[in-house]
Formats: sequence, structure tokens, C-alpha cells
Amino acid sequence: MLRNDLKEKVKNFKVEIPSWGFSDSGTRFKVFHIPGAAKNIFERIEDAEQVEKYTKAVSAVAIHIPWDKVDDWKHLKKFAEDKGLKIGAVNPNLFQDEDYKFGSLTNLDEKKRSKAIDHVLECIDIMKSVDSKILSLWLPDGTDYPGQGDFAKRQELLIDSLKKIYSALEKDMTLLIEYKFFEPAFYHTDTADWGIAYALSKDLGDKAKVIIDLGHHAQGTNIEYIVSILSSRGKLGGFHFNSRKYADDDLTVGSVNLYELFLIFVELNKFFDLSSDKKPALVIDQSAAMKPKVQAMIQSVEALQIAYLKSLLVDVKSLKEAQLNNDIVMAEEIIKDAFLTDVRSILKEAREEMGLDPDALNAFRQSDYESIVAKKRG
Ligand code: PSV
Ligand code: MN
Repeated sequence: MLRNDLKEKVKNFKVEIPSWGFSDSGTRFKVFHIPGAAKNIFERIEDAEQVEKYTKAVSAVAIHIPWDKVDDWKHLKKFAEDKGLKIGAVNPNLFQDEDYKFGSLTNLDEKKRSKAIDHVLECIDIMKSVDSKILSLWLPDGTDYPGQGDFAKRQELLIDSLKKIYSALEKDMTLLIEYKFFEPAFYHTDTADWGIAYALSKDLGDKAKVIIDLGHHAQGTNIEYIVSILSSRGKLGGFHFNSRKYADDDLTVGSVNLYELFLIFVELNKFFDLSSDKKPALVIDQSAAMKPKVQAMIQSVEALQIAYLKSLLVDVKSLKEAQLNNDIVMAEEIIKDAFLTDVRSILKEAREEMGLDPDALNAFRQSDYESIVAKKRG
């Protein structure tokens, strides 16, 4: 692809950033305070505006309910729009209410199950108010010990609950089902992997798809292969991008697994034009507990832009030829050649052409935003 075409592609490549990525977070051992970390959705949107200001790569801000709950959704929508931002995916929270101790959408207690369903329905109402088209559902339900639950019964309850949720979706809304193999449950999880999420989305219908979180697989799982399988079956709905070394570490994108990230984009390009609107939801889901939040988000956006640019460099024609000839060595060299190409100057030029500082991270670091919010927010 020519340099100018690459620049156009990356200029039109947009990702969604998570409101929750701007607030204090941590592990089960400790939540450390980052000076100036956002404390409510308005401050989170102010931070998101900074990421957009320096990258022009933000399509929307994903929200999490009730963390981001406000009284006046229209006001929030306007607040975001005034900053050039949209509200993106709405994420229900089925993991922090006492009533969900033994399950939410799979709880044996009808009342508690209904409460969970109602919460998700409330999220669909919020989507209508903020004009969001994506309901992004992660289900923590599972069990800790053999014998604790009946797998099949729980699946039955889950499908039943999901059907109620699905029927409340409007025509142009999508339900994304997120899987994760363990945590908080340690013995079994009701939506443990892409196979279960795929089956559920098939049972529900066209408006249901699967979302892949890069931290939600066992070590060694070939995620790019999952990307291909789901895409070819029309069921890849989106991503939660982050990075990990061990489990669901929620580190900044590309920090540990750059080659994997690149290979995921190579697969995506076979099915989608990621510089267009017709693509899976590309959302960052990180917590970056130890890093200054806005800087961490700019790093992640940039990692995605770089992985995307590199993936566009794969010589598809030669690769096909090598595959036809069973020339494994050449096939691999073609892939590696793209990965090892330094594309940073292309991104810099693209930024300059968009009227931005070519070095987004440094430009933000030179600004006084962090010290201002540290004083203002306490
Ligand atoms: C669960 O680990 C998850 O990936 C889900 O997407 C949640 O919504 C998010 O993390 C909460 O941070
Ligand atoms: Mn996630």
C-alpha cells in the first residue's frame, strides 16, 4: 500500500475508549491513587477529550453502569458532544451487587434473576437516551467448587434471561457477549469461552455477537484464530483491547504482546475495512493501575494505530503465493517483514496533516493538564 493510502487509513481509524480507564483502579490487594484521576463521568469525559485532542482517533467513550450513572442522560450526551465526543458502548454491571453473590442472569432465585435482567434493560433505556447502539455484556457468573451448581440448568436460565434482554433491543442495536475463562469464579464460568458466547449469540439472533477481550483466554490461546473463525461466521462484534502477561491484567495495549496484536489486525483486515464504519466495535478495556491515566490511554491508542499500520503492510499477494506453494519459510518472512517495518514516521506525518503534534504523548506530557486536574480534583 502506498504511503499516502496508509496515512488516509490511519487518519480514519477510530477506537472507543473506556470511561473507567480514567479512574483509580488496582488489584484486590490495593487501589493506589493517581493524582488527578477522574472521579465521575464528567471528569472522565474531560480526560477522554484530552486523548481525542492529541490523537483525533477517538470514536466514542464507552460507559459502565452504575459507575457512570447520572440523573440527566441528555445532559451527559450534550456534555460529551460539546467536547467532540459521543457516548459509545453501554456496559451493565452484574458483578458488584450483593444479590449477585450466587449469580445474576443465572441465579436460581427468580427475584434476583429479574433484578439482573432489569438492570440490563435499564442499560438499554440509557442507550436510547444517549443514542448508543452497543450493549456490551460481560457476565461474571460461575461457581467456585465442583457440585456447587448444575451447569446445564444454569445455561438454561442464562439463555432465558438473555432472550428477555435481546427482545428489548431496538432494530439497530447490537448485544455483544463477552466471555472470560475464569475470575471471579474459579471452578467454572457460565460464559467461559468464545464457543459458548458464539452458541449463545446464534441462539439469540443477528443482533447478538461476540466481543473478544484480549485478557480473557488461557495462556497460549491463539486469539487471531478466534478472530478469523468468528469473523468468517459473521459473529465478531467487537474487541476489548488491552495487554497481559499472566491473566486478565488489563495493561495498556501492546505493552507485552505487540506481535499478537499485529496478527489480530492481519486477520481483521481480511474481513473488514477498519478505517470505515462497518467494522467490529474497537474498544479499549484497560485499567493501567500504576500509570497516569490519560498518558496510558494515549499509549494504547497509539499502539493500536501502529499495529493497524503494520498489518496493512502485509504483502497479501505474495503471501497467497507462498501459501499455495507450501513455502512456510517465505510465508512467515512476509508476515514478519510487515511487523518489523517501522511505521512511526507514517503515523507522525498523518498526525501533522491532521493539524496535530506528531508526537501525541510528548505533546500531552508538555501540557499542564495533569497538574491542573491534580489541583482541581484533589
Ligand atoms: C471483565 O474482566 C471486564 O473485562 C469486563 O469487560 C468488564 O466490564 C470490565 O472488565 C470491567 O473493568
Ligand atoms: Mn472486557
